[in-house]
Amino acid sequence: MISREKHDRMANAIRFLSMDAVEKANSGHPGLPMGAADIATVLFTRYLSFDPKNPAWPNRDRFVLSAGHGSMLLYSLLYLTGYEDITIDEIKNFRQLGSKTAGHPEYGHAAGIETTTGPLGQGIANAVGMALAERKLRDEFGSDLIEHYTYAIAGDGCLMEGISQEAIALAGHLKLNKLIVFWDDNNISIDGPISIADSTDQHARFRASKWHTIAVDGHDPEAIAAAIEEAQKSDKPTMIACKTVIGFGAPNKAGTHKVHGSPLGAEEIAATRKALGWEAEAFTVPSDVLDAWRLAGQRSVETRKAWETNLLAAERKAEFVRRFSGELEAGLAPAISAYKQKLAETKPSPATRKASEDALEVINGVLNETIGGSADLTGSNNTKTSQTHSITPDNFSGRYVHYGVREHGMAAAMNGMALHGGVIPYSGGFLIFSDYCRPSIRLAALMGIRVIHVLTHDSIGLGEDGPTHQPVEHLAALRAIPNLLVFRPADATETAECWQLALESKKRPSAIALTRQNLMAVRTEYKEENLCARGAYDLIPASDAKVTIFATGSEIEIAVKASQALTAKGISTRVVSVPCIELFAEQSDDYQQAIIGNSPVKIAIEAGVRQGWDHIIGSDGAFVGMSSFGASGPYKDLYKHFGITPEAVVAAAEAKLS
Ligand SMILES: Cc1ncc(C[n+]2csc(CCOP(=O)(O)OP(=O)(O)O)c2C)c(N)n1
Repeated sequence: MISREKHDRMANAIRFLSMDAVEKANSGHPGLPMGAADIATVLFTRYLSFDPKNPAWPNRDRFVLSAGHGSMLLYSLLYLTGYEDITIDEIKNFRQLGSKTAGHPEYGHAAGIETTTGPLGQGIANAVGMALAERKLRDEFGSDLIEHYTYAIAGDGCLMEGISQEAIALAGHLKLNKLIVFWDDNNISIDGPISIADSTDQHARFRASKWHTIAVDGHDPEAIAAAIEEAQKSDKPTMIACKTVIGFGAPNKAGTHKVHGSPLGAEEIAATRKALGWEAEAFTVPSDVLDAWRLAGQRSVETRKAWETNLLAAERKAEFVRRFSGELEAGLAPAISAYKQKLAETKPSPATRKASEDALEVINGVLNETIGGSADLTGSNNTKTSQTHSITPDNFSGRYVHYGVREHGMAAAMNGMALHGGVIPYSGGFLIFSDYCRPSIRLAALMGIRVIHVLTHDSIGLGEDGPTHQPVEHLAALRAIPNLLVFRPADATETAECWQLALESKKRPSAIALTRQNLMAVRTEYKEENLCARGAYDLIPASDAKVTIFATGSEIEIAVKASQALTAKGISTRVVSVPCIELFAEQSDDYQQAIIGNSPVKIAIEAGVRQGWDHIIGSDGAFVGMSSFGASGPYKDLYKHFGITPEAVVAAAEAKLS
């Protein structure tokens, strides 16, 4: 039992570390850490199961600071509880270049940062994914190996963002009752009181989404504790509304937007020291308080050790350990090779979305960790295979999530699942709606985590649905995200190879763009080597080529036909397939030079915008693609209408040669 006095001093340690660090950095957000310090103190000293000396322990509780601007709350907690990565010097270097204590929590910078937060709403949606992964793995491995809570602190901003509704609805539907969200209900955001922009009854909203809700005084430790215990018993996810005062303790600024995002100033900090009876100097935590925190950091050591004993005795120990290491099953590569051999024999010509389903059928047969899904487009995205039965609220033995029409929530939940570990999430959606997932895809790339987005209907080739559904700028826009692999395979063999590469990329997300329309087989001979691994390769070599055509996906077929026509006219023509520009850009200069070559005429074909292609074809190269929105009509008519045809390529080549 922690006395009220001790609790207050422990919470005040968070408050002073936060206000002093923000003051020293001369930037940051002291208000939230000061206001939410009591919630965090109760959680970390009494309930959270964690071990700072073994921060990656798979069965730890997860804690997500969704309101990432309050990063000093998290850094203070990590320092106080004894995470080695966050020393007092890191706290002093808050927000400085090279420190682990970046402006917003960055996954990978320090142990204990479970996800990158800052873009409001993402964290709560990540937490849903973590809770989903926990529930799934508990079903699969049993509660001796996985059974833990996921806690998140969300602010008003997180709850105003639309993504939070997608996340909340999914969690409520799936009855993720080990998810507990604290709402830092402080009535303040940047522009002033919440009332200037929002009148939502959050309790009614959460309840309507099938959550349990509780309201407490967020500065009353016993009330917070009682709420957590009630939440732990709930058969629904729980939102605990904690009424708090932003900047709690600052005599003149508390409760106002002035403490949200600016240093308090020396005078106000001095006044706060007086008001809270805190005599220690900046960055000094009194030894009795630090000791109490360090003891709290050791609370779960026995639980962790008992878990390790469970793991040693577990029947599927090797599988569990492999899954959490992120390594793939050794059988995957031979299975893909055998499948490619079969493709070389049968030379099928499906749409690449169907080819993806066929590749997934092989992959899902070897890997138990893939968890598929779609944002209500399962039949269009072809993401469900014979192994992936649907997960339902009461049965998590399946491997397929019906995310509903919630692309953004889906992508953020997938990030949470990947961060949790033990699963590899892949999803389905239309390429055009990658825009709806973009903030989460960007964060996946920033964090360097393995999530795989199947994005079908990847061009005007989808036909009649028209320009609202036809991606034009989307490949370029996705390629603009650093550390994201954007694949656009040309046939069934390339699709299998791209899937293999996406799975093998442990530290980056992938987007696989796939067609609705059927495509001819272009890789008709079996090659054991994964040719897509280099990003671009000679599909039709030609010595002394006058013309080199570069293309991706569905436009490879056009490139092949154009090259045949040009060759028939005596113009030596090479075709290079470019399934992944990012991987190509990572090859040696020699390889890139050899592939780009020195034909006098270089042409790229892609049914999207030119942006991004000049690196390969040069600014004087010809581009056959889109420079406007698409149109509604049968796809063959559209290709003719927009001039993406073998004839147009031949004409472009001849014009350049003349
Ligand atoms: C998606 C997104 N939009 C805008 C911001 C900028 N921003 C940071 S904090 C904040 C206000 C958040 O208010 P609240 O959640 O109530 O936090 P508090 O004022 O309690 O610290 C805004 C708009 C952001 N970080 N993310």
